[in-house]
Amino acid sequence: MLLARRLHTLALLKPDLLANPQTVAEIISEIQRTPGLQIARRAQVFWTREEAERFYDEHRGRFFFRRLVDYMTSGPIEALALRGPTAVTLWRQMMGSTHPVRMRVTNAGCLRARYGLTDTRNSFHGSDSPQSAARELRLVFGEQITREMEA
Ligand code: RTP
Ligand code: MG
Repeated sequence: MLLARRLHTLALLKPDLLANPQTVAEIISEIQRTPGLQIARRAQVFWTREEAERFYDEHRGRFFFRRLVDYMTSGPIEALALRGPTAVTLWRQMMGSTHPVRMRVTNAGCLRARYGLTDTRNSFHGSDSPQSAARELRLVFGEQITREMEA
């Protein structure tokens, strides 16, 4: 059961990307073409402030928290449950690290370098561990995804 859970991660395409459906289509296609990564579930969600605050609970009190919640509630989000033997780390490699402007210097091919705008408006989320992935997938897709992840 725990091994199966390691196969999944939560990817979010943040609201700035959803303003442009063509961009979303390009990114989805890039994910589909990536060996070792499959889209297991997909849903568009539009968070309330409470939902965004619960998701980012670990960052409560940080200087960027309010800005982050404003951003994540500014429009719909595309949520993807990604499956693959190294889904958590592979997706984080594809995104690059938090800061798009730095990534343009050190890792120009990563998704955040190509699409991200600022440290907060960085266009993508990826779970940082299998444990976070399980929690985040449950928050976004509901309790039933836990059974699917075990399949
Ligand atoms: P990691 O978990 O590896 O730290 O990376 P992350 O990209 O998930 O970033 P994290 O530090 O968890 O922060 C969550 C989201 O908050 C926004 N953020 N803004 N300095 C800033 O203005 C700032 N720092 C973080 C980003 O949207 C980030 O993805
Ligand atoms: Mg994080």
